[in-house]
Amino acid sequence: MDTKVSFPNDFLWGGAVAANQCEGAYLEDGKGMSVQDVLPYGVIGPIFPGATDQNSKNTGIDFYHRYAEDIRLFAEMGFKVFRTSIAWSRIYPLGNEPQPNEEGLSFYDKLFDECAKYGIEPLVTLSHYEMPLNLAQKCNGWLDKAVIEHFMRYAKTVFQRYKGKVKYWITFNEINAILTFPFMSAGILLENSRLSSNERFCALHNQLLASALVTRIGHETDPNNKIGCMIGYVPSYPASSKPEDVLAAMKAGWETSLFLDVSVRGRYPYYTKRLFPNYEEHIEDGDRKVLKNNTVDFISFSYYMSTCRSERGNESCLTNIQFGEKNPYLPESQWGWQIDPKGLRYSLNKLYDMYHKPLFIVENGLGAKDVLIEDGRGGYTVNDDYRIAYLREHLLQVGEAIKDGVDVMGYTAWGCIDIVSASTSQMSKRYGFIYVDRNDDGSGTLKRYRKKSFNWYKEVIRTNGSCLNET
Ligand code: BGP
Repeated sequence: MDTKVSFPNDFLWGGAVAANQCEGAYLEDGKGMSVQDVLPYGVIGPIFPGATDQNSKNTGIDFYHRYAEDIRLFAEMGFKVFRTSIAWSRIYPLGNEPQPNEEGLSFYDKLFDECAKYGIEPLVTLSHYEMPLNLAQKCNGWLDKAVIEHFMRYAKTVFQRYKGKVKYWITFNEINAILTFPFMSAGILLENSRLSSNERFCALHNQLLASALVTRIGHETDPNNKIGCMIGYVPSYPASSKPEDVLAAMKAGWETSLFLDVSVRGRYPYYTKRLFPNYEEHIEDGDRKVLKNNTVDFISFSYYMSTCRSERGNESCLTNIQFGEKNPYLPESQWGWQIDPKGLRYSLNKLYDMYHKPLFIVENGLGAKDVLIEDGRGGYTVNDDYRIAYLREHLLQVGEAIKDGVDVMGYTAWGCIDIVSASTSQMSKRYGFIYVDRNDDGSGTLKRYRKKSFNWYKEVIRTNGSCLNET
């Protein structure tokens, strides 16, 4: 039997970043403060009322000024698609202005024009853990229905401005993260533990409604637009074959599929009442019709790892987006994230079986402590064989899922260039094919260096994945 994997000819190979984790220029050209600018130590750190100069996102990797060089490097690898986000607070600094900030709009015009120079399709996230801080402070983020209007105005502005330059759009990054990180994901200033079930549902419903409403705007603005939802996907395995553990894993899965059911099927699933007993109180007349009539064109998701669940409710293992417990059969990264390539094949099959929508893996990668060394030719590089191994194993499983019959649109490796970590705000947690000389303490030249994985990924794209079959 043929053991080789192959990818569709139009498979969208590329890489992904997020505005708040790479651009820097956090107050330049009229940009307002965003919720990211008061998270100097990442989502797992404390919230600071004012930006602190320790916030590595103030400068990021200075992508705001160096994007042309970086896009050229992505083109050298042969990228077909480049995922990034638009910083909402560059376009509407306070979130509630009647008119947009022209300097913010003009930056993204130049960025997308640079992509077009190399035939690279932008894949743009409207809100990647970034909303104007003013909306968090004045409205408590997505708890207030008024934010829907502000988000619709922002979306309409960018859909119209970049019509013909951008056709692949994502509404919210990991929209299910509201259940774990309500401030970073939804601008809610209440501690997660103090949020009531009603408040949590109210906020997620407002966000899902906004996602559907901007999906409609996107389709009306340009029928060529392909608009996707995006979730952080961490499959939950039962910690044992004990039925109680199997049920625990099933219920954990509900917390993700709830968001997918609304975005893809246009309605809340049958088990919503189990999760949010009074949820129907928050659904106003007309909401159900909006959800039903404005579903997405594709499902995108991040995949880094799987987790285990048991009746013990052990929450010892924080993944990128939810809690669970360690799987004794899996190795882990230097940051304790378990490594499960076969879990990606499992996830692709599960999602395709449930929703039968094209799937786009928009985040996958290995955060690691890379060491810059001389390359013997007067330059510098990183021998990141560990990253090549991680990505190869995961891509082989994508190939297996495609052989299973799953419709996979593309793959954008996370952090295709070293950027600031979302969970810890570290630069030392590096994901890139390109090393950026910047350290956790803010020192460094910001110079870029190709790692060993740079040429490896270039060959993967050149051969449309067939080189993955070589041992
Ligand atoms: C995902 C986020 C990304 C990215 C990634 C890696 O959940 O969508 O923004 O940060 O996690 O996480 P980290 O940067 O914390 O290593």
